[in-house]
Amino acid sequence: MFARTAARFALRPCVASPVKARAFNTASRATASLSSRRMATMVTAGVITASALSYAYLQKPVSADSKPIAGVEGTFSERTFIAIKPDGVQRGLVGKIINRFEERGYKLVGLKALVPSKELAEKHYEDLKERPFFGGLVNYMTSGTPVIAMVWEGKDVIKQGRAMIGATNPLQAAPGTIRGQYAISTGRNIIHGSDSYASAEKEIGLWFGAAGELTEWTPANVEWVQSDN
Ligand code: DAT
Ligand code: MG
Repeated sequence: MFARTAARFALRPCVASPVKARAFNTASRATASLSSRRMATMVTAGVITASALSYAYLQKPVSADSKPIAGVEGTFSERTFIAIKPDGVQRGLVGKIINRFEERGYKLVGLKALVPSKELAEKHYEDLKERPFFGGLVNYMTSGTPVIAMVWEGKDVIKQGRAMIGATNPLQAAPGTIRGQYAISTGRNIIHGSDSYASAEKEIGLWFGAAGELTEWTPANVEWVQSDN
């Protein structure tokens, strides 16, 4: 039922877990220099309001290291690796692409702009290393324009992400898909998406493998996006 589920979500930030405990410790460290008496004085004086303090606490990014890097397949925690390639960035399509995933109801849990090293690009596309276009593909990915690397989370996000992206050859991509709307060339098809759970695990590990790079958070509208009633 809605009310019961809403209560469950509302209570989530308070649930004790090693991850939350780490976030709490970080928040504690940030304010450790202020004695609790001085803090109370500041709150009373209106320098810091109690709600601002809890807001700051809730906004702390929380490492998601405690669950599998690609989430749990088939659940709302499933994750995929999506990258806007250099041509998508040069063509000013970053906002439009992010918007599609956001509006669909998926959750952004990792995001960064980087020019990948040759080693990273080669590892990412290692299954294509025997193909004649491999060298050109790696050069284009590492040419100096950033790649926008992202991790999106939500039910069936790996398969749905691929469907939203469309066919590898944009000329075969359905018109409503990202490639079908914005691209006409296989070598400049603007976006990458993991094609299976195993690929998502590998790719998220490659691009976001360091501890603390992904965040775990609960969108305020979660009850309006995720429910089987
Ligand atoms: P996808 O990106 O749809 O997963 P893929 O894994 O087969 O497709 O290939 C990775 C990328 O390599 C693709 O997005 C663009 C490039 N590529 C694939 N086939 C190509 C071809 N025949 N000519 C040029 N580039 C190609
Ligand atoms: Mg692929």
